[in-house]
Amino acid sequence: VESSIPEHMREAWRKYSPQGFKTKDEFEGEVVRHIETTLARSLFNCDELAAYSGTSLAFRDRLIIDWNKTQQRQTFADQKRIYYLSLEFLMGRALDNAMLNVGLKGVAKEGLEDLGFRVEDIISQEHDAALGNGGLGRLAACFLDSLASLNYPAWGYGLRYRYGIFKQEIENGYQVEIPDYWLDFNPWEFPRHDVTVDVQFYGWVNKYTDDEGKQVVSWQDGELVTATAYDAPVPGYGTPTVNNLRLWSSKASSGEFDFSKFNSGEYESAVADQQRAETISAVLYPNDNLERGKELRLKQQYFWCAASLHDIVRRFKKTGRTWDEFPDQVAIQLNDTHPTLAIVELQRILIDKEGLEWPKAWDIVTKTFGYTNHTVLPEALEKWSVPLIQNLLPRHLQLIYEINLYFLQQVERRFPKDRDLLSRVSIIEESTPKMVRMAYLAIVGSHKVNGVAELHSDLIKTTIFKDFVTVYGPDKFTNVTNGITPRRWLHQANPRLSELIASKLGGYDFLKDLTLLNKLEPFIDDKDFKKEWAEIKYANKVRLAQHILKTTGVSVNPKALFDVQVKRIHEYKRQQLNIFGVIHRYITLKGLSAEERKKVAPRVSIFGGKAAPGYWMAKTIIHLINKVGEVINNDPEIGDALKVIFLEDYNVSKAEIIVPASDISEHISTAGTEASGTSNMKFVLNGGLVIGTLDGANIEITREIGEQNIFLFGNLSEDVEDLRHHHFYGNYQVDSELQKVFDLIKSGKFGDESAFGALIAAITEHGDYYLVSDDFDSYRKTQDLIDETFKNQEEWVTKSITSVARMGFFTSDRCINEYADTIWNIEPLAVADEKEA
Ligand code: GPQ
Repeated sequence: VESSIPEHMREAWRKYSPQGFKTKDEFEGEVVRHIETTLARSLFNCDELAAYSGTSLAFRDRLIIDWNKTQQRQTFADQKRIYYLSLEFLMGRALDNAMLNVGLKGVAKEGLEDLGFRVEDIISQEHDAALGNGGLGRLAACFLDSLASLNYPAWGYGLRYRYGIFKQEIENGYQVEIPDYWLDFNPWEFPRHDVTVDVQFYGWVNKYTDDEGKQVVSWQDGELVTATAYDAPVPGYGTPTVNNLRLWSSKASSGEFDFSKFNSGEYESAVADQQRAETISAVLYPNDNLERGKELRLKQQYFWCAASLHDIVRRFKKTGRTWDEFPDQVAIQLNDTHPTLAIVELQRILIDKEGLEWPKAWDIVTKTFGYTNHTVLPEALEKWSVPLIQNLLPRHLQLIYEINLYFLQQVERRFPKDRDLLSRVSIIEESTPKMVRMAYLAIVGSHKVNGVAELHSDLIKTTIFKDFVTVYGPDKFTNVTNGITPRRWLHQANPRLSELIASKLGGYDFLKDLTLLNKLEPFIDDKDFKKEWAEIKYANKVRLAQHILKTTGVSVNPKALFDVQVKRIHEYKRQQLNIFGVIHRYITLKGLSAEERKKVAPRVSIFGGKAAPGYWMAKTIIHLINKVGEVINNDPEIGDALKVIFLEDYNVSKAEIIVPASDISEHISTAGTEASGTSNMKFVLNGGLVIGTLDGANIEITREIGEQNIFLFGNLSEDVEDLRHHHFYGNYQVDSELQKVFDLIKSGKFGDESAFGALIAAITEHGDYYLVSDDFDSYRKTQDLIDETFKNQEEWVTKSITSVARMGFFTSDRCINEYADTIWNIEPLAVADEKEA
């Protein structure tokens, strides 16, 4: 407050405060000014990268003007805000999105043409912001887009990794990881060197009685690391709301950097301290659906939670309200258990710093937090060892024990003498060493727990969190089915389809209310419309075919059926089922005469995705796909009938090319393992059909678009346990057609067979945990049905259009409104001057 300009001196500010460009001429002026002054370049020295930078800076200026207004509006409105805490934000590129969301892409396109550039080339200069692994991080990014588009007062909080997810290269069929240093030039962030928080680690807890006889608990000594805020604007679509994504960067605290060491010649050790601090935000852990319990990861989690909580509390305190109003002003959503320490940190602030009594403080905490679970896979459920927390965060460990005691006493009162129940729900697992079960802590510290698709939300209630349903009753648990933003995943990725839809619906309102897509149903028999629909898909396939040729050297026929599976490589997602199916198809094709082969529907099997660097089995799957591709793509007998492509370095910007170009995409996880999936929604929204298991959101997609428009196969989730049991104790035989595939691999057809031994043994000898053999037959037969259906293009396009028309439910706008109503209890902030998109 003391830093604001006095009222009587604000006239000059108002007069000169920038308004941002609106016309093509103003845009060009801004771009040239940035290129010549901010970047110190000239028209004699302006490549596409410089033009990208100038364009981005011009748009950033515009966004930051609206950002400032949004923040002021939100502060004055004094409404409840939602804070979304996520260790991952997989944002992808920002420029195209900014252009479309503020409705100035047309202006930029013409302006750039005047300056000698094509807008597509400029957009593709941008390096993806790849601060995430996969679905969980991309969901956070879609949520930010919806929160801003719906005018919710919302902040994202995360870490500013210097290295995002690694870049993947394929060498001799193997994945190689290249560091992704992405901050060389990032025009989208604002360093806030004045917004810092000192975060403490290690040390010890001092409990004593002060002079006035009061019990004091103080966490002392240890080391301090400074968190500096970096803000990125998040523009809403067709609204002046620009929200904030605040990412924290670590450096040695100035109080900590030891100048005496520095001066006494211990230069190296002083620098080492500095580097140790900077290491905290250096790199994103590249694991998807896996937690490995590394100390540095725990440091990242606390560093980010402590800085964010401090920031939130600081903002709340400025309102001058009392603590019991905190949950009316603040909602915090935990994206998985990664930010669970925020619960403990808020309790610590309230007890140790603000002097509140335990029950009162705990009531505030639980009213504030909500927790989203994203997996039931046991290897992904976070547990931290007690000795590790004891050492790094001694006060927090005490509080975790007290939270547990307080909780277990409650349970004991309601279920006296049920000692089994007590030990089952205890936040502390009595193992050696003892472990803190983070999901349990998150449940106990939140007022709502949600899963991300109906099946998943049912499963968490009946399996991993069953006992908590007993303790709390079913109402604490709820479902919010995931969604995707139609702005990026339809309008931006597939502009021609978006335009065609708009031409039938009389405008782009569907981008803000996706249920309007159902107005497409009357056009399902419109011949010209269908033709155009099919042409757009074809053009998107041509574009992908060009990308494939450029990046792999393989030429594919865009008339072939494009069959796509792009996602992180994981045994539960079953890329191995897909590639075994491809090998089986190859065997079948080889058994046909040349005449017969001509009648087969030609197919291109496209794979993409990263394996965690330490996930050996996933890397083996990538290797097999690449080796199979080498053989099949070079078999002259096969020609166009089958091609197998592995696309390197799958990421958000590549997804924007791949998703609009699929005929069929594969979502074939073992039933009950994929919490939701979100790419399934993206593919269908772009007119692709799906082959899938009855898992995650596939089930709800089927319900919405109709059973006749999706290719389902495989065992049901309720049968998985029995089947697994049978693998060990029954007389289990691998599917005979799958055995043929294994025999061909073992013959050395795809190179050194020993490289793939483990992949086969997992199925033939180690219990086939993911039920590949059980589902192989129905998978194959369903693929055959797809071939048949694809031959009838008329019918295929009908399915495609019908599906898109019924996808309205899967917008992340619906999803965010559900969170707002049922978990956060927040309202959008009225915006006076809604802009036309
Ligand atoms: N998900 Cl626990 C991830 O991407 N990474 C993770 O570490 C965990 C979950 C995914 C999940 O596998 C998908 O089924 C979901 O659609 C996605 O989160 C978003 O909820």
